[in-house]
Amino acid sequence: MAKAWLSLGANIGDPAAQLAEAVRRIGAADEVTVTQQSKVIITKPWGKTDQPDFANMALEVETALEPLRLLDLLQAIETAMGRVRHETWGPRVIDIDIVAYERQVLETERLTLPHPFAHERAFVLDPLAEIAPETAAWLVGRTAGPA
Ligand code: A4P
Ligand code: MG
Repeated sequence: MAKAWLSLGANIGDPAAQLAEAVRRIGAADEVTVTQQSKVIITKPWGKTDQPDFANMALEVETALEPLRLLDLLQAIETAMGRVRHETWGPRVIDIDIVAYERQVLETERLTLPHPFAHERAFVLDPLAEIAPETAAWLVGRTAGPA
């Protein structure tokens, strides 16, 4: 079993209810166990600022799925929950990103690990630090260049 950390976000519809539903669906998958769950925080939009505030949270999961199979599962849950991809960084019913998978570093067309922006986003790092401080510190530390 591998450990992975997920970032969940929503800012249209009923964000808190959608996060709860996503957690339920992730935990219901055969190959995934949710082992930690952060609080939900309300955050100002990052990147594209003229959109509603977000609800964000982090999960720690244990999974038998390889990273790309985990991504397949999470994208299927996003689609089943009505996620339609319009614009990068735009409003969404649910977004589920893989922040990190163990300490794997990977760059493929579909998946970059750790998530390329995680280390600079408080809305990812703060909930993650609540449940997995060592992983949050690893993300920040690996991008800190020499002084
Ligand atoms: N992809 C590559 N690496 C990963 C990864 N580690 N985890 C690929 C998940 N997906 C990964 O994502 C685009 C593609 O990234 C996927 O098809 C996958 O193959 P997407 O969710 O389809 O589209 P997107 O929304 O354009 O990109 P992304 O990266 O999910 O958006 P962001 O960067 O997460 O930005 N402000 C606040 N406060 N809170 C938020 O949650 N979210 C965004 C969305 C912007 N501002 C926000 C928030
Ligand atoms: Mg995403």
